[in-house]
Amino acid sequence: MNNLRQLLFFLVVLIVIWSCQPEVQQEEETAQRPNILFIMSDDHAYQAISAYSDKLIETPNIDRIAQEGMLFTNACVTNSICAPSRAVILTGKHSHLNGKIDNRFPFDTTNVTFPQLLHNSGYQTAMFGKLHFGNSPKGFDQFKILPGQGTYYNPDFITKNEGRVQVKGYTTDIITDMTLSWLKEERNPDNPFFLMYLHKAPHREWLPAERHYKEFVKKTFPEPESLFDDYEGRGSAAKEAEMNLLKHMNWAGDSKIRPSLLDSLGIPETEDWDHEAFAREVGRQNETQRAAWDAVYDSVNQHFKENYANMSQEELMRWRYQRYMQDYLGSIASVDEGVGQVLDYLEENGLAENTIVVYTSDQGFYLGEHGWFDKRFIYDESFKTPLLVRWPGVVEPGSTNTQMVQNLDFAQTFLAAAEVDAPADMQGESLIPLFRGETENFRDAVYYHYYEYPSVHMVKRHYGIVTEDYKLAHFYYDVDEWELYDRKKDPQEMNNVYNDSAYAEVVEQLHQDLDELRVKYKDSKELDQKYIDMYQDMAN
Ligand code: SGN
Ligand code: CA
Repeated sequence: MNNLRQLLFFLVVLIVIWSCQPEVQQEEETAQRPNILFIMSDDHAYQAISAYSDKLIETPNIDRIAQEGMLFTNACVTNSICAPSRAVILTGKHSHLNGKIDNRFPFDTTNVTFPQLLHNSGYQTAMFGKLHFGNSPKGFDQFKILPGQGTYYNPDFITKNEGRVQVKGYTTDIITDMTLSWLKEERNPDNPFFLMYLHKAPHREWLPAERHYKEFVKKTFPEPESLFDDYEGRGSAAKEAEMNLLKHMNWAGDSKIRPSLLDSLGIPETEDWDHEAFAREVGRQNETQRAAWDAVYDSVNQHFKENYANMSQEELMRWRYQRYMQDYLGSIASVDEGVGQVLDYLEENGLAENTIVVYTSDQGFYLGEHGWFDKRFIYDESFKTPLLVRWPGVVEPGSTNTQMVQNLDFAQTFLAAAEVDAPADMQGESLIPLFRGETENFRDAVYYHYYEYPSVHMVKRHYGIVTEDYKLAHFYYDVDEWELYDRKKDPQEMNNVYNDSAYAEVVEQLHQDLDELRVKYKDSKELDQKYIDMYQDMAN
């Protein structure tokens, strides 16, 4: 009996000692926290994901995330442009507070970003692809990022351990390979991971991989209803923006007509950097890549040479739209394949069950709607962004959410998933209740503010409020114009009903709500002016 007591006592002591060891505790806790795979592409319009619409392209791999998870149909950004969107994502703060209002000024690295907090709490962190901050990310165990916008062929990368290196091949495939090799070779199975897999594609100038351009240059795509929009029914901002496919798209860099042919046809550069853009992208291919490219794009050039003189403005617009879609959608094909490879890896290695997978873009994009390419506006195609989320056991497969979620919410969502307290000055909301299907007590209106003007594409400064039903926007700086859209009745946003008396009450209510949102998010006239002055200082 005594012996048995002693043995029991000894066992209890052992258990107590073992369970008090901090390392063991740490391992048990962290083993349960989910991995996070954040996939983001650059300028990927939701219209070009078949989970949203299969009119333009099939994206079976990206769609898998929604089939096994949730599709958000009203996900949006706070400021529809690249680096500012990324800064909002990483800081969980609006542009006017994190300071990254546009693509021009570098990101202020004294901002606290959520990957730093995840890293401090024991997550292994890595980033591959496009960041576009003008400096390197903090809080990452590993990173390989494109300098600035990066290039499609034989890109340079800024790496954490080897400095700047050039990698031969096609950017999208390289970023996928880097992501996969990190998972295979560098991932530490003892810690949860946070992995950012960030594509450059389908950013301008839209250069697909050889296996895709061969197929895509032969395709014809349906035109959007508003391709020939005359911008009546709206204010001056839509009329004055420089992103029309016919008037503002480059012939060489964008439509891939060779500068020599353009010269011989007497077609001047649309932008004075057009031929340079062609040289920067197509000119970066090596001999083999260029020979394969020419073999296909020769026929595009030949067709243009034979037909240009006889094409009406309307036919030219249609031709430019098709050319644009062939290359833009062709660039998405390899993104979709890469996503499939990474999802397969997670599944084949037992990682899918405990990994949150997010697919999104840094903003939406115009695919000929209103005759446009590019983004920046609060109008739906650029304001909204794709968002698909898979999290087995939490998100119900095949579910849909229509609420006003924003890129502002990622930081707090991921911190909550990792059981890390979010700093009090972050401005988003955790999406985890929405993932669980709990839709109550979530915001019903979002705040938007775009700044980069005067600048490329000439989209005027504006801010606004958007609900599931309405959108109220104020364009300012060199104008003072208000626009209101009825999102349910006029989803294409062709008619500004701000001065329609039938909407007087809606206007009044939204003005009040917008004022409140400006206060809530700490935006103000003083800050608007500060960011105007910044441009004037730069110009002087
Ligand atoms: C480049 C593009 C623009 C684009 C900006 C911002 N021109 O200047 O069309 O709006 O980037 O894009 S390009 O011919 O040089 O590609 S962003 O995604 O970085 O915000
Ligand atoms: Ca972008």
